[in-house]
Amino acid sequence: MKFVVLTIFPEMFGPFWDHGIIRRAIEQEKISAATLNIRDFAEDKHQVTDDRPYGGGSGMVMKPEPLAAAIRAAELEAPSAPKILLTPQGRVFNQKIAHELASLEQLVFVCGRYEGVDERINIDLIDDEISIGDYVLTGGELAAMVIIDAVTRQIPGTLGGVDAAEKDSFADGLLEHAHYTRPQVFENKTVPDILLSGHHGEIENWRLESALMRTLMKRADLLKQKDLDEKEIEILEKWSRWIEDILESYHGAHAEHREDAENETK
Ligand code: 4F9
Repeated sequence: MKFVVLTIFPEMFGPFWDHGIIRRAIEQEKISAATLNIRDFAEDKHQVTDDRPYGGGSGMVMKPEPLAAAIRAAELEAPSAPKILLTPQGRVFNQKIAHELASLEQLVFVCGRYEGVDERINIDLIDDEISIGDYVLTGGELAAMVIIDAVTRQIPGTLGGVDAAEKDSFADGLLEHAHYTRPQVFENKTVPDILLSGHHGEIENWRLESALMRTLMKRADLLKQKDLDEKEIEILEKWSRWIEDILESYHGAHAEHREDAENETK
């Protein structure tokens, strides 16, 4: 995968390329990274990249000429890449989009600054607009890093384990199960016995239940969207029966009070 980033702050990316999984992926040539400084494509003496908005108002707009020249230079470096503008107006990034982008050979990211880029850049020079969430940043750079990070770890061989990305949160529509490492007792809290048992089948079941429970508790919306498999349905039905049982006992024990309450309202 070749990433090309257009920005007026290429220095922001130095430490990003130089650490952790991203650094290793570059060293292993699973990805390559280039930043182009939009300012280098400004032709005036002061290399200005912004200007006042037509129609007035506060804030500045990114000038079209330097940005267009930078995008055309990026096209030469990465001819097959979609040119992606980072903007709150784009489609909202998620794991599915990360997976989709990871299947491509090259990606160009256009990082706007100021209040936005001149609208005419959008028309012919941008192929895709992506947002990383409903908030406004001071520029697209952090959004580009977020996407590059999520895309890189989808590329086979960039993570430690063979299939580490497949086990991620969201990969199968569930949050990940709880994780534990040594020591066995930490501040009076223990590791679930099953994880120490060596029974791989039971450990897998425990992990699925843990993942389902965490998703139910923290992100029920994900569970509602998910295409549940047989095992997952079985677990949810088991919990549902437990809850029904508890409520039945409760209602049984409180039957008289309930009648009283009903009589009061009559
Ligand atoms: C980009 C915000 C992507 C959210 C770009 C200001 C942005 C952004 N997601 N905010 N420039």
